Amino acid sequence: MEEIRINQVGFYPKSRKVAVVINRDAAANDTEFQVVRASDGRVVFNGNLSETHVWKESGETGRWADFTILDNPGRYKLVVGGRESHPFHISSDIFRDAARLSTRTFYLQRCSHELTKQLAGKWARPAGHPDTAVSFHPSTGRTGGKLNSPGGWYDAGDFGKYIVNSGITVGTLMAFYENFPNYFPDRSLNIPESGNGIPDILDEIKYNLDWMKTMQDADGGVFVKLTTLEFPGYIMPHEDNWERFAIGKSTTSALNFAASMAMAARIYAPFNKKWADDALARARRAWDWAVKNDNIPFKNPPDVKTGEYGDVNFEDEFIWAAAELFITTGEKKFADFLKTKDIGYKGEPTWQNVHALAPLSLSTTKNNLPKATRDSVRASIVSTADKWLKEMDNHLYRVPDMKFIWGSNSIFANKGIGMIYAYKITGDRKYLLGAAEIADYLLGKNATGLSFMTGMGTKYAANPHHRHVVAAEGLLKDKDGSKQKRRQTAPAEDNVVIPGFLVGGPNAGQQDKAHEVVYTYTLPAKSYEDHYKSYASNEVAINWNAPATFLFGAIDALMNADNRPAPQTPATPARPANRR
Ligand code: G3I
Ligand code: 9MR
Repeated sequence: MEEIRINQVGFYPKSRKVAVVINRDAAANDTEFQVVRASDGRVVFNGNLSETHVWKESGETGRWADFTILDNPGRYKLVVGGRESHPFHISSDIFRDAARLSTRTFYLQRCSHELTKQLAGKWARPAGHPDTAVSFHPSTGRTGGKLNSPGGWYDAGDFGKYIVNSGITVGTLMAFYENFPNYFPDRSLNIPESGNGIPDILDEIKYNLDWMKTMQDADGGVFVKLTTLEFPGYIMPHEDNWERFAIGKSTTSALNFAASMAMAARIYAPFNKKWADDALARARRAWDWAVKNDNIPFKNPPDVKTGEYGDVNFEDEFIWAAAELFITTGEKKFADFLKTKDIGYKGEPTWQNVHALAPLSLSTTKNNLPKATRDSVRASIVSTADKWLKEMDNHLYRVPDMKFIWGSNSIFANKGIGMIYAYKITGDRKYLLGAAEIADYLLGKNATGLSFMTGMGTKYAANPHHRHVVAAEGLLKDKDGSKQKRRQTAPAEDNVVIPGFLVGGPNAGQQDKAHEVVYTYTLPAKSYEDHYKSYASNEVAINWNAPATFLFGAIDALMNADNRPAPQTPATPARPANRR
């Protein structure tokens, strides 16, 4: 089954639909495929496989099976010379669950908050980490006193809260709201605030923004993170009673904060003017602090071992913060600053390089950028998307070229977001189809054959590095690993896995090898282990789920608004496949 790599969740009727069939050996290769009805095996589509594509990152050769023109809703399988794929659906709301479950993970990450049976089901747990009296680490420059800093989201599989990573996360989620304001309305996410008249997605983001506000120091600077000194073991949040500290103050924490608060100011103004005004005042103070302290990197002090999120380039954070402040205030000061900078889109953002968030915001929000400047920003997004589309057309898995770094899945998701913007700017459907093919990668059309969204598809990532999950599942007691194997192939219906998390994905660095993780492959695109210990390939993180939410949600919104059919892949042989 794993030799046919396919989006295991499925496709929109008008998506491009391509699976990757791995060549069994160089001599005997299949050239045809069928799509069959999952219920009774009846053949509904016959097609030719493409010519062979090679990918050195996965050490594979294979062919595309393109069944784009099959558009009848239903449940199907692909069959190639006796091999069968996992089942998949064709349906007009196929990514809706992925979008919703992805967004629900933020609720599941809430710190200082009880997850109730009613709202969290099997994943209910007591509140963890009140964070009402946090100590100041000497690196903050503060001596004595305590910080009241409750709430916010746990960053990932650990229980830390980090301003730098919060910035790109809330920035991405708020950008999703700005582009798709009606997608997650009130009562759509089943969270405690559902029913309060405010879009649920804004309620959820505000849970973290409120925490971020508490991290601002009196002088306008912003603490870098709130964590223990070391990572705790595999315990439930409420079992972690180690001392927590506010740690560090850096140029990047101030600017990530400024950008986030500037966005929040315009987005929340219609719902809560007073809160939004406060956000803007805080954004300005953080900006002013960063201008005065424009070269303060953060490094973990010797006694601190938690996530560093270190960065020595501040230019990108300055540009993102200035862009958001400019959009929100229209002020000359920020316009003048941007005039001296390159604000063209060059590729997807990461927590370390947030430059892209500036052109993305400037391209679609209402703002006073001169028309020529705005046009060139837009053109830079479109030309980058064109470059990626070209790469996809030559790629075995039909994804853009990239390096497999820590959190590689989020790189793909963020490239998909770039494509969504190109689509919004041009209205050209090829970009939307490209974004959807990147989503296919995350859902199983990849060199591991697994869906990287927990609980989604048939064979999915099932053992994320996530302390709450590991502790709740009692995985540590499972010495021989048999429980894990069982869980990985469990049918989705039995919902044993916490759903909706996007795991980090293949990471050529394999940095957790030093900590008992055994990798089956050294190939970059296969450097992934579905094991709870694999923090370098199988952790979850808020800055990875945010682009997943954006990508799945945007595609779901747009596929239904634009129902034009998709062309087949260019490299598919001309002989048309016949329908039966
Ligand atoms: O900066 C270099 C770059 O110059 C080089 O080309 C590249 C090649 O691998 O490496 C780059 O550094 C990497 C850095 O991320 C930036 O991408 C490091 O090797 C890599 O180890 C580092 O990984 C980060 C990891 O923490 C370890 O610090 C991940 O990006 C980051 O997502 C991850 O975040 C953790 C938090 O610390 C703690 N909470 C969980 C979270 C998710 O795993
Ligand atoms: O669990 C930690 C994870 O959240 C971090 O992303 C990762 C990298 O900073 O570190 C993990 O903690 C590991 C630590 O770095 C080394 N010892 C094993 C820990 C995992 O149990």
